[in-house]
Amino acid sequence: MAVKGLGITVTPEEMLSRALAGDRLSLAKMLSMVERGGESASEVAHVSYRSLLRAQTIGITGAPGAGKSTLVEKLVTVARAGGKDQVAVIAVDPTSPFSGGAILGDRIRMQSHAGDDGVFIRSMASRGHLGGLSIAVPESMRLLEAAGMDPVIIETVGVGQVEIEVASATDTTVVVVNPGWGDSIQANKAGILEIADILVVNKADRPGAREAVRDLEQMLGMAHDAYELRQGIWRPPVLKTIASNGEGVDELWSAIERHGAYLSDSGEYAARRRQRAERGLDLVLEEAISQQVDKLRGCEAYAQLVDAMESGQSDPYEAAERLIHEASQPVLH
Ligand SMILES: Nc1nc2c(ncn2[C@@H]2O[C@H](COP(=O)(O)OP(=O)(O)OP(=O)(O)O)[C@@H](O)[C@H]2O)c(=O)[nH]1
Ligand SMILES: [Mg+2]
Repeated sequence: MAVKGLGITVTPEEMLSRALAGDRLSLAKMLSMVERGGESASEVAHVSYRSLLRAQTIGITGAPGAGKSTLVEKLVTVARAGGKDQVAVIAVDPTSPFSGGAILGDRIRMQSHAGDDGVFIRSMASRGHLGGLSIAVPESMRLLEAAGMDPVIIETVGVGQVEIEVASATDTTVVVVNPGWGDSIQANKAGILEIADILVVNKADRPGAREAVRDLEQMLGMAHDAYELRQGIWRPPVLKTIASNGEGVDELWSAIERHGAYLSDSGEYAARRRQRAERGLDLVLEEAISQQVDKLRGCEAYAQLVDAMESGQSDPYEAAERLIHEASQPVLH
């Protein structure tokens, strides 16, 4: 299989080795193939899943406007200064109508890394993906790892189920909330505290930061007390940051690195990866099966069987069985 463009044919293997050598255009093209889904995504997966390169993947999630992009930008600076030479960021642009201007905002905020060869930033629209995001994001992360990026950071707005799922498909999940009555409670209700490995109260320059930290610790305490006697269990730390001036970001980066070390030492890294591999396979299976269903709906026998059901000669169980049976018969020419 090969990709054609400008009269030149490049195989996905070749594209990946170019990406590994630092060719950003090849990497960008491969990410577009992943986003397109179907055949072109499967060509990329064919090479990216055979790479044994691994990275720490970090999900940053939270309500619209919580300061995630500002925080990511500062985190990238700290990670780069700390010796990470290939950092990737995927910003999933929200479907939420409340944060419409996010694409432009992200681009502007990430400008400080524009001239840095060691930083790769990509926006991915969740609009129009119709759930395909749950497949496209993990496959993009896998590709970025295979291209030698580490860490791979992904920013999502934790509003919908898909976004939460995407955020939790990372090794380390950071949940960002703001001070003020109700924000942490909302996060709790939406189920995003459950996925947190690290909690951040950003905009700590505003009133109520200390109370927010206390509330979160209480909520976490209730969930984690049961496990506390067991050794080696990670208890999510609650940190304060002011992303706009960088306060607390060093501490956040240290906590992320500590969590990475915990995952490796405890064996949880491998366990989570395995779980994710299963999830990835399930999603592709579901997609393939739903395409099979569409095909069955389109065949001649389908309408006949519905007629038979209507005239009292069949039922949906028998009809489905017959359709599946007929579809599995080899066609004789
Ligand atoms: N006062 C204060 N403002 C902040 C802080 N961090 C971010 N902001 C501001 O909050 C606004 C939203 O920040 P973003 O980084 O775009 O937030 P976001 O969570 O990425 O937003 P969406 O991607 O649209 O959900 C911007 O105007 C930031 O300058 C902070 O620590 N304190
Ligand atoms: Mg943002």
